[in-house]
Amino acid sequence: MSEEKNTGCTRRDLFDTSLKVAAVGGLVGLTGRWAVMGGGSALALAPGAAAAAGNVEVAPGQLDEYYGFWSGGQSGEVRVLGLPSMRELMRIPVFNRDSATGWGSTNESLKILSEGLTPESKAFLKKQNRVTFDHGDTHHPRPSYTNGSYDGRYLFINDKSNTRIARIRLDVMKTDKILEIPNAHAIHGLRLQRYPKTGYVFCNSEMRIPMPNDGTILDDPKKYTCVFTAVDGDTMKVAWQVMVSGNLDNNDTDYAGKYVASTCYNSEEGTDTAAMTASPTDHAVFFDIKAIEEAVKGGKGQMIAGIPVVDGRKEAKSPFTRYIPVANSPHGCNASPDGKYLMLNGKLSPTVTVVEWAKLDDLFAGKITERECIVADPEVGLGPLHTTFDGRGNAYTSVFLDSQIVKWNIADAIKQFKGEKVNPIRQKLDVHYQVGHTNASQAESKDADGKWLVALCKFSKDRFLNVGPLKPENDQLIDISGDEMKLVHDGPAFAEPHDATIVHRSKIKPVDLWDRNDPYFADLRAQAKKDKVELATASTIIREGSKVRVYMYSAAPSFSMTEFKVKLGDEVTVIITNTDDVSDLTHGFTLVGHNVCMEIGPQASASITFRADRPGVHYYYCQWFCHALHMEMQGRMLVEV
Ligand code: RUQ
Ligand code: CUA
Repeated sequence: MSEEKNTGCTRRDLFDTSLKVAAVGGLVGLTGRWAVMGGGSALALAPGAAAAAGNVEVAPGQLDEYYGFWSGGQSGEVRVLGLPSMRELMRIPVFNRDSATGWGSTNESLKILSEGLTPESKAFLKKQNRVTFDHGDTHHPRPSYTNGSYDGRYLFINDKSNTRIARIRLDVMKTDKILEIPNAHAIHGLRLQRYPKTGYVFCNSEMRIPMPNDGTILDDPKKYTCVFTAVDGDTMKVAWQVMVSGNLDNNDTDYAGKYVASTCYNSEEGTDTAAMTASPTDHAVFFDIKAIEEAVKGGKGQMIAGIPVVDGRKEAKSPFTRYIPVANSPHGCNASPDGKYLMLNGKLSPTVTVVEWAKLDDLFAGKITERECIVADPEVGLGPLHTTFDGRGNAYTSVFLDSQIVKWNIADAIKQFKGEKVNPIRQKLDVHYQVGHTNASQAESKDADGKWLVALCKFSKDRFLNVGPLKPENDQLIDISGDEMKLVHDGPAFAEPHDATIVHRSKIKPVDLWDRNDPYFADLRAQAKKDKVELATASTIIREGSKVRVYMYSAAPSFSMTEFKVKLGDEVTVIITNTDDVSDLTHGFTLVGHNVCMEIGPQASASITFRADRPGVHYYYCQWFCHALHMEMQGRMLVEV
């Protein structure tokens, strides 16, 4: 069944008169069926209906109760999962290139990928004939907060490999800003200000380098430094930096907007493993946000690469930092959702060191010692890496060497530390295998609800069919709603997801259609205005010397131009606006043999630029299934010699 037969007119007629009405009319059958498959609003569940904890099965047509935001690890992307089904819902390209959406090829994505780089990186990349990096190594996906609760605005994530952070807009689930952090080397730990809102994005530089790193200092590690960076999450500009002692690992913030802390390894400041682990103790560094802000405001920061930097190193004995000693090489850094405690996970020590935030005022005022801020130190097992919470006073620590999730009671651990004879350990559950991060539902916000926990295992070994020497990781789902933890699901993942954050679906409100005034394609609106072209109705070519702009729109199942002609060697920019305003109706533009491909979402505009260096006839087609006549959605580019 085609539109032509249906309406008794040709496709050309459709274009000229009533294409939109006819096309949408022809789609009713499809969208109706898709709506049933995808779960329209009529199928939405009463909160919690599908997911009474314990029941992981989310039947066809039912919706999950939680969004899971998964780091894509070395793939450089972010993934969105539904929980408890653990179904993968979406992949959001961030630092990587993406064949499906054209991320890393379209003009809009290339601008985001390149504009936030440092001048040094831009100059370096130019010499490599590139405008941005092609890789990313993401670890820590963090949804934004207002008053300690998730607010559904943004998700931030780090790129360890090229020292960047990214911001994803959760309304459209697309990356909208990427920033390289100057003076830093490999951003690892990443956390957000919780109160009053995000606010600051705190970024840990993991490696110590000379500052400036311009070749004047080389093999003199004593002169290397690590910096802690605060980025303004609204403007995505660096606010300030603090020099610290040791390598920064993970970090977390309080619920009062006063302090932020980082675990540090290598207080020895060595450059190889033996030197880095020589001392039996390392430290966690605590930052006083207000003291730093005041110093920066008062012009006390040293300007390095255009950023105010204050000295918070141990020997500087500054008002900005305090160093609390913990056992060798602490790793995870996790604030409890009641706002009271910070857990520093031992890694090389079998313990979790618990610091009480409330003691920090006295510590910074010099009234108590560093050690007096520690209120518990429970022994959980070999290789504690990260801790999460159920909101009922229990903590869950991932223990790497023992391959276990260990549940322990915080109040009992504090009693034990005071000398009372109590055992804080509630249960040890085997996971498969070598668990890294663990995170429970809503646990990084004050709304921790203790239903589900994920154990992100680094090795899957025998848990799945063998797929060769490179195995998937195993993200396990554990029901923590009752007194006992129960392992309920194995989830293979590639590549290493490091960390995930689980957010109740009521907190996230994505849209179905793009807004025609979205800042995402503001540049295209501006260019169209200059060219005196209306994006949504244009079928026109603007030529400026050898630069050609091809404006067209798409409406299922056609492009508004089924052919266009350019000259060999022209620089061609194709600008397409998807005029369909139907949910789930994405079009694409793929040009055969030109390395050109992009996604155009409903009501969006998108553009891509290439050189017409191949003479002859080249077809373009829509690569996103959109209509019964999707295959026919194509056109020809004629390149004349
Ligand atoms: S780290 S396995 Cu990159 Cu979050 Cu701990
Ligand atoms: Cu448009 Cu497929």
